[in-house]
Amino acid sequence: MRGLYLVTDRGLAGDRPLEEVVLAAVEGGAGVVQLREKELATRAFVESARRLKALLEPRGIPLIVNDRVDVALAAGADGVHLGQEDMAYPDARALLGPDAIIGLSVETPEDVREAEGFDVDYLGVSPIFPTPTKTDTEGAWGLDGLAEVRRMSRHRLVAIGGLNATNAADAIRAGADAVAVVSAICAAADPRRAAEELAAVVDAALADREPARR
Ligand code: TZP
Ligand code: MG
Repeated sequence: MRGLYLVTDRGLAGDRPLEEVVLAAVEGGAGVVQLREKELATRAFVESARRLKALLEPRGIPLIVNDRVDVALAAGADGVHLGQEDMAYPDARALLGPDAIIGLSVETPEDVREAEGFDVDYLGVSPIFPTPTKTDTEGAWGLDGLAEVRRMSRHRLVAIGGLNATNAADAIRAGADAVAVVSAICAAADPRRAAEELAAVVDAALADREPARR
């Protein structure tokens, strides 16, 4: 889990089909896609996940389903992203198997400590900054909090919340391995360009942090 991570928002995509926005983002450089649906009925959620899986698989881009292990299984997604109120990590792993990508949101230092005992594929450090896209959060980590999580955890870190091309490099410098965005791509007039710009910033910051050895 490294680079630019797209989290979808159908509402922010507006009149554009979600698949169109996702495809543009991937062409622009998003390396992983999370389907996040807070309002769709289960059947429509599975159908949407299947459509995205068909779009992403030939391009080698993993599809992660937000919250729902059952939807991930039904659609043959590559993994699931769990919040602290979703199915517990050990149960999700037992159902999805060893190869599934499982991410877990951490909102407090206690969540980070507990996750050290789980073989999650990454932690979603949530939120870095307050964001209108998700308001049911308690406080925000800030960049200092993200750096603290980096010191506390052995896991890969995906930073999310209020990130865009102006601050994505700061998140990488503070210890994130990937930057996840919703509105910076889904609400952009040109999602492909927005993703290109973000991916360039993120990749440059990662390259600076870990210069290639000669
Ligand atoms: N989880 C933590 S913050 C957030 C989610 C899904 C929303 C991030 O949205 P944006 O628009 O990238 O700030
Ligand atoms: Mg969730």
